[in-house]
Amino acid sequence: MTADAKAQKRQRFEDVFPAIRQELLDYLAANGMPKDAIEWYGRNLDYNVPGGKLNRGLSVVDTAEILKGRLLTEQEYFRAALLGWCVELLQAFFLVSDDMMDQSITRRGQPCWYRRDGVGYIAINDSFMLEAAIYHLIKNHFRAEPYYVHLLELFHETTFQTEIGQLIDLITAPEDHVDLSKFSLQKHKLIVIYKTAYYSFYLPVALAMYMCGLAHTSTPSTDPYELAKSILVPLGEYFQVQDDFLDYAGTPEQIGKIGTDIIDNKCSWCVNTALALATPDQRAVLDTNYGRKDAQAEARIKALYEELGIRQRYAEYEEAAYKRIMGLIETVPETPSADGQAVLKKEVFKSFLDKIYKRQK
Ligand code: GPP
Ligand code: MG
Ligand code: MG
Ligand code: MG
Repeated sequence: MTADAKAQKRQRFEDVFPAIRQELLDYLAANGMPKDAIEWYGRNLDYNVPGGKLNRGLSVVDTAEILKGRLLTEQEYFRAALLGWCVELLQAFFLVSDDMMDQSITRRGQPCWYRRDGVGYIAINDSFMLEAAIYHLIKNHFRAEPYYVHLLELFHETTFQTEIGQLIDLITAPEDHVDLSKFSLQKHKLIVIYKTAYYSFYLPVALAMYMCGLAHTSTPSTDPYELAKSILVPLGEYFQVQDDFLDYAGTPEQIGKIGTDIIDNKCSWCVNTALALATPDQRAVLDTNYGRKDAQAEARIKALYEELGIRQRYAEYEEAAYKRIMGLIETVPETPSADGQAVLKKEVFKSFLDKIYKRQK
């Protein structure tokens, strides 16, 4: 796709946001809420929902188009975009709270919401209100659909999975006690699948599948949702490895956030890879400098990562992950769609892989 076509896609999706925002503010107004509360919620939505890459939200629309095998009607487009914005609301809910938990400084090139003047701990409630918006919108627009309960269960289940992932991410990275022997690539895989893969990759595709009328089958081995999951979860794992690598190697201008993984004692792909390569001396450097609230210790770790060739290892990981996921995509059968019935296609997954391969932000 040309850069122009991409920008147009994004613009059309963004153009749906004001109506969604208004619908949410109208609910507060209809309940007689004071003007300052309505304005606060408007600022919360504007600051935290639209400013990202929008990959997750756009994926719902893209997937619906691929599944249908044609352009969407106006009404279909609006509904797919609404579900896409619900994924972006979920993401905003996670990011506002994750930034408090990770004590991050910036996000999307601006201060994290909790660090804004007058916000502080109110950001906790603001994050809840971003989440609540999802169910309000889905009820307003999908209540009469036979798949309404599927949408609700999917959002609830995915949220729970992400929170479980966040829990293990946090307790594997205690602030006051660094013990690198607790880390492993196995542990890392579990963390990233739960904290990132389900909500970022499986959720948008499964939403589009429900909207396009794809049915579950009674046996998991033939269920298209299980097939989608079996590819999207490894894809999400790869995406979070990229996030971990960029936390160390990306510049703040590039990634829109200041990396905190080393200082936060995170069980990141980088430190796990370093642990596997380190000599006893290098291991001692890791043990004394990782997870310290100290810029010099952080610089020491970054220098060690350079010395160990983490960049090269990452490039190798990326190539291998790309090939492995391409192999998984090859297993998707190309079933011709009978009487306009939507079916799963390789293209759904390819479009995702293309979006993230060699990403720099
Ligand atoms: C990414 O972790 C995972 C999330 C943002 C999910 C958070 C889940 C919650 C239930 C709050 P990260 O901390 O590496 O992301 P980033 O690098 O963007 O801060
Ligand atoms: Mg985090
Ligand atoms: Mg974080
Ligand atoms: Mg990160």
